[in-house]
Amino acid sequence: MITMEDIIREGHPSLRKAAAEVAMPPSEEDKEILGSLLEYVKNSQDPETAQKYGLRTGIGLAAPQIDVLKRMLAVHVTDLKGNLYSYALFNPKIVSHSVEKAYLTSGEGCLSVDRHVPGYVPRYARITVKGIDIEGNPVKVRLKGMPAIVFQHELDHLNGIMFYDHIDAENPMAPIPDATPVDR
Ligand code: K2U
Ligand code: NI
Repeated sequence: MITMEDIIREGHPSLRKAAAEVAMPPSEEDKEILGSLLEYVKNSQDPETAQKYGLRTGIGLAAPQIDVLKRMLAVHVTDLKGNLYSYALFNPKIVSHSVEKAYLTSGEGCLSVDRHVPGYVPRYARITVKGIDIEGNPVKVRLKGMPAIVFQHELDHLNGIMFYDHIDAENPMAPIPDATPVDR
């Protein structure tokens, strides 16, 4: 299982590299890696397991964060209506998005960043994502709110982008014009 020792931290060059497409159909090794990403996120949200293994709570994790430069990510998050969005995808990509933006009112954090970085992170309010699931089947999912924000955070990791790259350095707490605030 993945623990915090496996998660690389800012300053590690792999966090700034673009990840490669995963060859299809997925190999057993790639399936194991993808499964371990989702397992981490679920484990980190179980208080007993998180405490036992010293896991920082995560709602998403991307393969580059465990120094695997392959395009795979996992998200396990419940929206404000209590709908669970649990996905582990190979080669995910945004195929369409709203013009409208949104941002997490609490700002964002990152399992690879051991410091608080204040500031609003502009994201698309709604996105449609296509990818391949762990069995090799195509998946298409429409997202808004917190699930949309988490997916964009993880997709950034596949392109070597960190959440604070999007924060207005001059005025990090400036409201994002015409954007929808999203509460955790
Ligand atoms: O990729 C990661 O480092 C996991 C991130 C995911 C994230 C997505 C959107 C906004 C902030 C962070 C976090 O560490 S997960 C921690 C967390 C838990 C609950 C709510 C927000 C962030
Ligand atoms: Ni992150």
